[in-house]
Amino acid sequence: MKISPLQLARYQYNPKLPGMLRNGISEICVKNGNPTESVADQEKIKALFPNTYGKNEITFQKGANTSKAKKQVVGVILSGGQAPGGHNVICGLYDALKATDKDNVLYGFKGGPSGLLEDSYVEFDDEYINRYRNTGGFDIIGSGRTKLETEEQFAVVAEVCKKHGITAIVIIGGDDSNTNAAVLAEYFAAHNTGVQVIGCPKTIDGDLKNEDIECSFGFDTATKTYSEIVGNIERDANSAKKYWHFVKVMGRSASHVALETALQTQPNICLIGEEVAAKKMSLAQITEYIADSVAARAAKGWNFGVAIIPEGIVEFVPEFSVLIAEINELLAGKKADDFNALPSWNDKYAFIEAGLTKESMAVFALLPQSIQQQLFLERDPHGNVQVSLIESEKLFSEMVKNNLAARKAAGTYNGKFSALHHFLGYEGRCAFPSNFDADYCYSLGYNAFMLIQYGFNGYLSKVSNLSKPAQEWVAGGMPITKMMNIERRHGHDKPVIRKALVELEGKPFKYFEANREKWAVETCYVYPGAIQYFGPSEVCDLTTRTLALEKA
Ligand code: FBP
Repeated sequence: MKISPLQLARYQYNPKLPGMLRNGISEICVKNGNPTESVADQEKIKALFPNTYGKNEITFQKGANTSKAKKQVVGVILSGGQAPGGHNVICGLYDALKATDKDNVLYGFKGGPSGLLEDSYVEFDDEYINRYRNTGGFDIIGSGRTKLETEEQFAVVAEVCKKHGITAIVIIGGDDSNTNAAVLAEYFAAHNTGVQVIGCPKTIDGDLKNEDIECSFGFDTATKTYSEIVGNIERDANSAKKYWHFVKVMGRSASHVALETALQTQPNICLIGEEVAAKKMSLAQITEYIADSVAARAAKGWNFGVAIIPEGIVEFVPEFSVLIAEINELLAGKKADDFNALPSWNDKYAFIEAGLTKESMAVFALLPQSIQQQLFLERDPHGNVQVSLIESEKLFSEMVKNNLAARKAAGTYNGKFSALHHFLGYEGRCAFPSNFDADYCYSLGYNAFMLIQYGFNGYLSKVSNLSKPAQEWVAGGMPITKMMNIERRHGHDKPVIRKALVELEGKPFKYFEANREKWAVETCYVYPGAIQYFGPSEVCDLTTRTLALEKA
């Protein structure tokens, strides 16, 4: 296999651990914190997690290691979408496990949670691990989106653990995967299996965070990658002065990625889904807002600009989510076959018109035909519209174009509008982890092993104080149940980790809000450039603007 010079150089990078984990395994002890409560619905969560609820938060500190000597056989899985740094979580876990006892074993279950169910695994050794140090991607063992949530599945996992003598499972995943980690931990405790479960907070979307988890890993690298590209596009726009670029950025639901990218690059427009929902903005209002910026800039002779559109935006537009719900209903069960059998788009359009309410039909009629068709073509396995596949960057640019045509007819706009479209998602999920993510992830993995060694179950590996240099980071653990509440999912009340949306009262949004009017009409672009891995710390160890503002 040919290895790039950068990858070769990154193999040599030594990730930084929090100061308290730097003295060697024999010098790490536990400091007990307070007992915990779930963020809401305490009685219900307590009843559902009788064995794992209410445990103490803990931090590690320098002191004699008092954990019981025990051979550890640990299984690890990667769950859900890729996020830069996942390999380093496994490397940190492996290094701590082997530093404790070279006879300890680490298995990697392949392809995500399904690897555990199918008993498909590899046993890591130095040679295997060394090939993946400080690299992006999840290809070390692969990932998957199978959900581990039923008693039958847990029983299979318990059997697999018994077969291999597994003492602990580490689940590296987002809010859903860590919710399932908590349920699995409770199952193991209730069945006296002796197997522990530890979670690690992963997702580029940045929506697994709270007062304890300052950010999920991968968010830093992914947003730096998107910001580099948006900055390059801004510079091109400002050089050519003839295009408006509509850039959709990933983030299935929350708009953290869009907001962070905007804070780094100062585009003319950035939509924030949470604000759209809070203000109940209609498609027409959003369109008007963007068109105002286009027109104001055109009046200065600037027929160019950059607009960032978060992937999850359409679900936040109230009239659009009603429309989607109606379409799901319209095509439920066999009705989808009747629809698909119709010979032409005109026939299909008539079917839609007859099935939607007047209000939703009015919204539907506003959409460009390509988007109308997407709403009926792209379905998930349950038959629902796949909202994340809707090309919202094209939706908004088309609607802005129509709006500007009307302004032109009314004599209030006399510019040129030529739009280009981009979708930034997969480009960022497997980038070489930034120094921040390389350090953070390695620390999460190393710390996860310390939690295992000290016998904790149903805990999330927690590393905090992240806006400070790594030496000052604080390592410890938090019961996953602390982050849970009850939510309605698929018609049932379920205990889940609360998803963190962009807070409209939070400092990152407030900063953006205070500046965006100026950014909309002037040209205030910032060009962040590529992630730097070697060089001065103020360039290479930068955290996100979101984290810096939140902790300011
Ligand atoms: P996770 O929440 O599993 O980390 O994944 C997030 C994400 O990258 C979203 O931003 C995006 O909408 C989705 O995954 C894409 O999923 P897929 O990889 O299945 O196309």
